[in-house]
Amino acid sequence: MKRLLLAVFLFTMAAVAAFAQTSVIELGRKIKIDDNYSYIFEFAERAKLGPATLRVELLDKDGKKTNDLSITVYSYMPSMKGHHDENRIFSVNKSNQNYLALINFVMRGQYRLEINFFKEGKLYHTGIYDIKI
Ligand SMILES: [Cu+2]
Repeated sequence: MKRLLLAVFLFTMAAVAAFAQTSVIELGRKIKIDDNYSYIFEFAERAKLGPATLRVELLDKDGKKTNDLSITVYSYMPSMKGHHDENRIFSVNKSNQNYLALINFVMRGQYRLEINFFKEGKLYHTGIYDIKI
């Protein structure tokens, strides 16, 4: 019985992962949203236990920085959903147009980051990434 439950659990996790199209975090790489926008995200310092600043550069179709969209990040541990989920709104640094948000990694393990982009209040794009702390 235990083995069956484990099999069901693993299958469910695999199905969820496949559906969410999660990719392992690739810091500093340009990610294309569509013909109008792309973005680059990085941590200000190497992400480790404790607070970490996530920085996003949003680029327009010409590759120039833009603040057209508003951005949030929902972070959680898939294995402990609901225990220390955080939803943060990025603030814009006016001098360099970077988007910044603080994420608090309270324990070691696998985290998932859902980066949500909004245009005029409507969800425009979601990028889902896994990161190991
Ligand atoms: Cu946890």
